[in-house]
Amino acid sequence: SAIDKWWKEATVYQIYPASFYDSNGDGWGDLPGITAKLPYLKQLGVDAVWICPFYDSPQQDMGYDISDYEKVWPRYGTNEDCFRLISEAHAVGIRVVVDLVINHCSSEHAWFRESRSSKTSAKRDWFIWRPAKGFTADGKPIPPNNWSSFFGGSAWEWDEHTQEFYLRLFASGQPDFNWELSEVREAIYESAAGFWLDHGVDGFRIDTAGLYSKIEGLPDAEVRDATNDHQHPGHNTQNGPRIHEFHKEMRAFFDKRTAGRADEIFTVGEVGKCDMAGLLQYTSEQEREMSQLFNFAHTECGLGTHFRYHVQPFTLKQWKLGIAASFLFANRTDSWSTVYLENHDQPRSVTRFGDDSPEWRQVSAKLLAILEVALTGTLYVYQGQELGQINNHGWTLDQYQDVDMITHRNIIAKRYGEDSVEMAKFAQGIALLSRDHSRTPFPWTSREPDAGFSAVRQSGVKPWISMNDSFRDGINAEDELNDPNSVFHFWRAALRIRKQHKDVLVYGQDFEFVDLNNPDLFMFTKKSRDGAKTLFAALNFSSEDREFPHPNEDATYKAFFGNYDLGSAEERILRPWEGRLFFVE
Ligand code: TEU
Repeated sequence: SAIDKWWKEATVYQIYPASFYDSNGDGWGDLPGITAKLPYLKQLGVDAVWICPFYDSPQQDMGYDISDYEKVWPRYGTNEDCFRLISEAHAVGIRVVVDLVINHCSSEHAWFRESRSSKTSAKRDWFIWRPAKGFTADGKPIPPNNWSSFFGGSAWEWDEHTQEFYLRLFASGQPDFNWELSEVREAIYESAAGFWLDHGVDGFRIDTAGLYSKIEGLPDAEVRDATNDHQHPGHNTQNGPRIHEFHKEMRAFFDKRTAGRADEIFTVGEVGKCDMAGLLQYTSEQEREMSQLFNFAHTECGLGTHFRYHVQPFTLKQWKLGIAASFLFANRTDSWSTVYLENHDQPRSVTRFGDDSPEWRQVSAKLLAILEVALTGTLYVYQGQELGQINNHGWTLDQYQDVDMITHRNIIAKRYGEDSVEMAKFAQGIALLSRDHSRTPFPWTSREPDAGFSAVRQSGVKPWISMNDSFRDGINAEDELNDPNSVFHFWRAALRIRKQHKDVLVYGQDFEFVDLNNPDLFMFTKKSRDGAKTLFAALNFSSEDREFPHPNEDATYKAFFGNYDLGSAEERILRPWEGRLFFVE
């Protein structure tokens, strides 16, 4: 972590192509739309974009089901549009990171169609096929093991044509690759990554990066929820026996493919859960597997243990520890970390961790920005987060489109009924946690229908998913650009402060909590790499005034950044949702 790299100090802005900007009025965002908005991203002050999957796909899981890695989905544009986006982004100093989705492809991919064509197909073993364990009395095939899909139900899909099951840890149309075969791995690296490296991308966000290596024999998972027919596969698929070998091999492929600029290429793996030793191994510079990873400890706070939408209350202390799990492991090692609160799988952070009422929305969104710019690691901002966007309020279940929500809903309906207590509880969970809260079209203005998401309007065409009505209440780019006190301008200032004091804010080490048990205050200290500077952060996660301590009474605390007037920074009171950063001298 001692070596400076552009990708360590970068702010990466995540773009959901379906919902950023629709340049041709078909109701879907597109790549020319992203190119058109590069000036906006420059204005915000980000250094790179990570663009979610834009490849050809039947869209069962919003492009995470890829049918052709080397082709842009026609609704998003053409390959030429993508090459132009890359070169125009580079021309204004924005690097481009793309999604690498390689645990599975789409069941419409030519490789899978060939695999499925017969038991003797040359590509049969490219996917994970197993015969039924047996048949029920009424003739239904029984899956080979008890693993559940991350989207609910069995992880096995029956294929009528060849009378076998294939493994799919996600949706029915997302067959898992058989990573045991080197010819499969080589084909994946070449097509999904090599093609885009050749066209100038600067790195990859590696989807489900911990799931490729399954335990041999695919044994039943431990029964953790006896009320369910299917069990979380856990360690049988997560961080499995050959996972580090695979990542080393893949990174070696990237290095070879980008000779001359290999050190400029970075990767961020979506790992989720992992023990300390594994976190270090994945991200160590010396091990050369991935540059950094996403941990889920803080975004999974309060999720149900057996069923993610059965939300539980959680304490600020639990959340603080979850946040710290993203970077503490890397302290004074050759590993690197990430900072994020939102992405396309998460609801809006102001709603979840701040207070999205009109009274506190702006100030609590700014508080979250202060926290994030003060943490060590590569910073990720998800589209709309810079506006303080909130969850979609008042939606009915029918408005949500996510395959994860639909699959779970169908299971609950079948098991308990549409009018059951379980369904009501599910609806509550969805209102807080659905992935669709972050997937609605970006609000560009309040003066046009659908927030100006579409540049031109074709009659009868609506955006692919409902709008978040909050664009009428000032949450849109135009109104926020015109208001110097907006969340947008605060983020802009915060990103500048982060760069200005990068030695402590970006690269700082020796993080320590102050009063970890405090239920309302999130306070910590950390040092610059050379130990010369000490930062103290004091953040009030409540809507009431709170007194706070100075951890060292002999030192002087100089406030240099905050979301209220710093004039009264000497006071030991934090106002509702107030945060302040100090240098300790
Ligand atoms: O997510 C994988 C993942 O680890 C899950 O936790 C996911 O966040 C959860 O099921 C949400 O309900 C990645 C992508 O980020 C996600 O969008 C895709 O659906 C998934 O992989 C399959 O490719």
